Amino acid sequence: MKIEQAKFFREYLDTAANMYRLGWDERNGGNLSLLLDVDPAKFGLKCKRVLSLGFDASELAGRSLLVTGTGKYFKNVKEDPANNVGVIRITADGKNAELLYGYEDGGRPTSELPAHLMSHISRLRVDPENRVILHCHPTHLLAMTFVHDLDEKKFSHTLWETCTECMVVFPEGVGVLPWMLCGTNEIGEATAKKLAEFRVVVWALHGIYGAGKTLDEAFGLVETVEKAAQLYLLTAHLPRKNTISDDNLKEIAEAFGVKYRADFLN
Ligand code: 2HA
Ligand code: ZN
Repeated sequence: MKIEQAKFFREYLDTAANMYRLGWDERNGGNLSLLLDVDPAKFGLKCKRVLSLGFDASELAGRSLLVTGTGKYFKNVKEDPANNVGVIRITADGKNAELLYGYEDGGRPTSELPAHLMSHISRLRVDPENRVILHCHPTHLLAMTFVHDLDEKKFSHTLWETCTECMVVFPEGVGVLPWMLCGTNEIGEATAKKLAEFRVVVWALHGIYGAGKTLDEAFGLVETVEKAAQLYLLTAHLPRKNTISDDNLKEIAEAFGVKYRADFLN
């Protein structure tokens, strides 16, 4: 079987297409990485090129990932995966990656590869089943970071109280980073550190990082945060008549049996 026919590959393309459809990934915005749970050799793939990483990824030595290419448009991923995505395998010393599939026009993995690999390492330490890191620019969430306090407790609380589902979907709240230059090891390290505590990290004035065991889980998480941000923006300037109280939030957490950040309540 060709790798393009594998279920995980088709799911990956569909996720990218949905991210584009929802307006989260304009132009070359965003990037998506999936740790593979199958050996790419199974699809007859061999090393085409060696790419240097520029940092130590030895905790992922031998692991393979499907990852979007730098400068590539999510709009084109599903139609033309061979040019827009790649499968890379981290070498035994953790310093390089072997390109096994894709980037056929001479491309490279996303400029956010350090942030993705560091994020995978960080999530795997707390959740050995985590396989997805997703970055994008959801419109309402981004807008919210211009007008809302960036304090993690306040930001998480505001999202929680916009709709009942939020407490169930992200009971640990969301991490928030101030504006930082993207594409650097520094933002990668800061994001990875937050991902030890949260599955969502908001990059103020830029976008979001989401993590999950599956593509659907990471996508659904970001979708829920974005929906909450939209509800916030639709209501923030209007007189508030009703709200989901802290007692209600506690009741939701107890009813659904989720462990929540109690210190994020007032
Ligand atoms: O790769 O979104 O943060 C394009 C970006 C950078
Ligand atoms: Zn971005």
